[in-house]
Amino acid sequence: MTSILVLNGPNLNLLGQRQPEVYGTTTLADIEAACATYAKASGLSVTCAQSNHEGALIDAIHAAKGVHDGIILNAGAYTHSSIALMDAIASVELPVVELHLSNIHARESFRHKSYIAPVAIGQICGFGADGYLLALDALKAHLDRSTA
Ligand code: CA2
Repeated sequence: MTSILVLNGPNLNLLGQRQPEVYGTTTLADIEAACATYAKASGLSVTCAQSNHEGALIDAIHAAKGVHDGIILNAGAYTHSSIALMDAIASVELPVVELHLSNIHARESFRHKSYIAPVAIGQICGFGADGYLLALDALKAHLDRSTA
């Protein structure tokens, strides 16, 4: 069965608890449950993880090689700063969908730069929690095409 890692970065554990006007009222647990339900209906296996630490996110990306077929990554603010995360993604050669709840291109200019985008197969942003389900569809379609 196709296996997807849904990996969330710094502060996303606070979803639903702070700044609902920016990030909505859905909690990370809600998002993970929705991913599990949606994945099951799509014939996918999904594993969810979150860390506030850059090195732990890099370790999770390394560990995904040979275990998962692709990654949905919301790297949070590390998106805009982390060459190390970019290098980790490039090194494992797994398809990565970059995900953001908010439309990073409609926000402050420092959020327009993404170090993830050049090593991702694509980016989904601005659709709130629904974006994770859109990302599951996108990654499944990509993997179905590449294994056909
Ligand atoms: O829109 C997204 O998903 C972001 O990745 C969220 C990051 C932000 O730095 C990126 O530019 C875009 C921030 C996540 C912070 O999450 C919070 C959740 C609740 C309360 C406070 C922060």
